[in-house]
Amino acid sequence: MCKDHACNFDANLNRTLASRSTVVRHIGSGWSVPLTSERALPTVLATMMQTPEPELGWTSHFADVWAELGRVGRPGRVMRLDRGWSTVLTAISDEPLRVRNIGADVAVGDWVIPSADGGRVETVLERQSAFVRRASHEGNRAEAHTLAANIDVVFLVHGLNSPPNQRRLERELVLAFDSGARPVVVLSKLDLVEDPAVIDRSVKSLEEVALGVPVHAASGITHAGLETLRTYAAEGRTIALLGASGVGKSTLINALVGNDALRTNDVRMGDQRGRHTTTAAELVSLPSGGWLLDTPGVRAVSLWLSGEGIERAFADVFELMDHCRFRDCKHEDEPGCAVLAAIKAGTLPGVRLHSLKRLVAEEAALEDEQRVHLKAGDRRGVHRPRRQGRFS
Ligand SMILES: Nc1nc2c(ncn2[C@@H]2O[C@H](COP(=O)(O)OP(=O)(O)OP(=O)(O)O)[C@@H](O)[C@H]2O)c(=O)[nH]1
Ligand SMILES: [Mg+2]
Ligand SMILES: [Zn+2]
Repeated sequence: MCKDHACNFDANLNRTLASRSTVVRHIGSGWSVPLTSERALPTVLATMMQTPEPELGWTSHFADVWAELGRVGRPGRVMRLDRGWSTVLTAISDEPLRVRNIGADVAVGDWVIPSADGGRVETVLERQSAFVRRASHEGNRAEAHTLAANIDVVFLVHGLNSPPNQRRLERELVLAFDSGARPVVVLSKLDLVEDPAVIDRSVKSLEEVALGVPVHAASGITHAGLETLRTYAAEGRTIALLGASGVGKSTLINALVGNDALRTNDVRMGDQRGRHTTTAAELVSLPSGGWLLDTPGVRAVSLWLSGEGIERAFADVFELMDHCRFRDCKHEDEPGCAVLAAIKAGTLPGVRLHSLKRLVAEEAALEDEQRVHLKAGDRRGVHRPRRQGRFS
């Protein structure tokens, strides 16, 4: 409610709700509320309160975080990042702002509050989810790189024109489960494979490691399979697409959105490999509602910790481990080891245990490095005590 007695904003709004097509402006106290016939009542009310729209991905989580901050400033969503600048959208019908990220750890998808002068990002609202990997593969200092923030669903994109890569998918699944978003596997370039048996083999191969995670095949060129992918994008939901360069993430997004908003590598190369065409992560709106987040292809997927990612991505092995005779079984040669028994019986591929051990070792090494960061106080997220007794 507007507290200005001379104001007829509420009356105007009521009239607008009745006619659902008028543009209302209350200039006196800074209201600027464009209303279109498509806008639903919650959106109208949200705009009245200077609260971001649910269609932009604003949820009760951010409302609570912002309330704790005293509802200062005007939150906006980071649509794109370019060399230290954020493109921030505060309302779907507004022009985006360009704001500097000086000293702020910002990722695309973040909700941020720009400073009063609009010059820089002042606050990054606590994330609901974040897809984080280790920034550099070789460097000996552990640094986090947040590929995408506040995502609801993550499409892990693999090309059907290459042999299925279970090991890469396992890593991506660990990060996806850790992120808090729901993983979905997308096998792209369906049009390039004619033999249904080949498609079936690839789907089955990835399903073997993607326990309970849906696997869909699609083509950004023929648009086959796109309807299924669209079902994941309900109003205001954000879907991030992740995968190696050249697997067709931008092509899929363009096909889903229905235009060529994103640059793709459309020069057909002999080996079909990408050349890092997308250089900045970017949120693109879906006409039917929801957001797609394009990301530059990543060559290697290095872990960053960690919640329950490993346990969830390897739930099959962890379930077996609960049945080992010894609680501190290392699953090497102990009697009564349920994991080794399953491998022997052919119900668990031996390579699953091998992958798990490798990832746990990588995680343990990272935990040591990160302890330094924790002390420096610059690490977000929850630290998990190292697993005891389950591995050497
Ligand atoms: N035949 C076929 N080609 C595709 C398909 N999707 C993408 N391509 C081609 O694959 C190449 C790379 O596609 P992009 O969409 O740019 O790949 P990307 O994953 O966005 O790559 P980066 O931005 O480098 O990470 C281009 O030549 C596309 O035309 C598809 O479904 N079928
Ligand atoms: Mg791309
Ligand atoms: Zn065991």
